[in-house]
Amino acid sequence: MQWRRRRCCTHTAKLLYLLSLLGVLIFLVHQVWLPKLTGTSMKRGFPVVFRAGGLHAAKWNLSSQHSVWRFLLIPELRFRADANFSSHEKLGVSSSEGNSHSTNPQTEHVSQRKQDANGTQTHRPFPYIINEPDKCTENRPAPFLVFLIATEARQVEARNAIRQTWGNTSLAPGLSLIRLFLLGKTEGELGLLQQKMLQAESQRHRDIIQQDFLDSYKNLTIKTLMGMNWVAVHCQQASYVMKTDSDMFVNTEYLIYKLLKPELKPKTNYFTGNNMRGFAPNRNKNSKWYMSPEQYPDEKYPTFCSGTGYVFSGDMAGKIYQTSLSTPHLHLEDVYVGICLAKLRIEPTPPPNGFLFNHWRVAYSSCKYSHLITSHGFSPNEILKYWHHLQGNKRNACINMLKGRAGRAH
Ligand SMILES: *[C@@H]1O[C@H](CO)[C@@H](O)[C@H](O)[C@H]1NC(C)=O
Ligand SMILES: *[C@@H]1O[C@H](CO)[C@@H](O)[C@H](O)[C@H]1NC(C)=O
Ligand SMILES: *[C@@H]1O[C@H](CO)[C@@H](O)[C@H](O)[C@H]1NC(C)=O
Ligand SMILES: *[C@@H]1O[C@H](CO)[C@@H](O)[C@H](O)[C@H]1NC(C)=O
Ligand SMILES: CC(=O)N[C@H]1CO[C@H](CO)[C@@H](O)[C@@H]1O
Repeated sequence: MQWRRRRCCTHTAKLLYLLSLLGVLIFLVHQVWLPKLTGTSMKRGFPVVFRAGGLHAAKWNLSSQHSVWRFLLIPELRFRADANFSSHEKLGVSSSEGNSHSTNPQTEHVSQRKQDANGTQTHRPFPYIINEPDKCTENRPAPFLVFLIATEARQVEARNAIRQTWGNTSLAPGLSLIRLFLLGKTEGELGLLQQKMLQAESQRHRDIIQQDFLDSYKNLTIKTLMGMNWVAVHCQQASYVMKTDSDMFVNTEYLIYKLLKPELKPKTNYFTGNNMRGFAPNRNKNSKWYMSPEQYPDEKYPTFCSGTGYVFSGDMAGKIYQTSLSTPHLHLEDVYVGICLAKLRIEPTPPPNGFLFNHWRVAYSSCKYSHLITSHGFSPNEILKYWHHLQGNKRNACINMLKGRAGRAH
């Protein structure tokens, strides 16, 4: 009896041993096949995205331009550099520099006159309606950072909030910052009215550039390329550029002093943000982020940075713009820039930690917001509110939180 029991126990032990081996095996297989996300926080971030913030969060939720839900996650495969990069591609931008100071801004064209190898014109030029060709040269020393902020004519309040907060160009003493809002044009009666107001706003703030293309979600790529071209033509000496949106909270100081570090020699071939690695095109026709197999046949996008906020060295503006001339446009602006980067064989640099660039809304606390660069989905009033709170609590952003916790504990 005793012998049999012992024997049975060794059997059980063996069985357990085998089971645990199997477990380890399954675990390992998972590790290999699960997508490796830089900042795995992203996955954890999902439920956090729109949890806090009540009404406003709802307003900016799934319908938001850069929602994380637009992609399917698939296992990581190596990106095939299928889009062949013609080696004779020259870097730098062939600019119509000659008339950049033209008295009639209407006639100034973005230099999109290049044709691709097949002689098919993939892009046509869009003339500027409003430009600031001297903005950069007026600034001495050479700009450290240029903000390119995608916005629409009607978003006056958002622009004003940004001017007073994270887009204030005097935030970094001794460094020159430039803020530019990027716009297309609106059609119809409303468009005419908005245009008048926009002209006045431009006269007052001198921080608007606008080209003659229809301002629509599907034209965001054109808008971004307008900004890249502006930097390449009018501001080659800029050390860094950030492209972001008007519903964003940006911690400009953290970006400048903790990430970019003005005391160092400016980087080149540098591109960073919320790295989206291993994402597949959304093939659901009803989705806002639908990508047809005709437009993008590959099963996976190259690594790209969420369009809610990415940062790059000044030299990249011209390189990306130049590459775009031979790259058929896709309406998803950030994916498109990622494709240009892949063609250039420049891999986005992962940020030092996964919490810096958030393309969702991080619940506000002065402690968290003093240690991040972007958070997404804010009304103009919220930008003002949180910005001022953060400024008021900058020195002890986290101490207050600890005190608060201690207080609650008692
Ligand atoms: C997102 O917002 C829309 C309205 O803007 C609302 O109808 C919808 O229920 C919201 N979804 C969630 C998940 O909050
Ligand atoms: C790119 O083009 C070169 C020469 O045209 C060719 O040898 C190479 O196989 C191509 N690469 C890809 C990935 O298509
Ligand atoms: C920008 O910041 C400076 C210095 O902090 C401040 O004096 C100025 O009023 C701010 N500008 C705006 C438009 O808020
Ligand atoms: C983009 O802008 C161009 C030029 O104004 C316009 O013809 C085109 O319809 C726009 N595309 C979309 C999808 O709005
Ligand atoms: C006229 C011409 O150059 N046609 C080329 C267009 O592109 C395809 C594929 O890239 C080539 O095979 C053609 O020769």
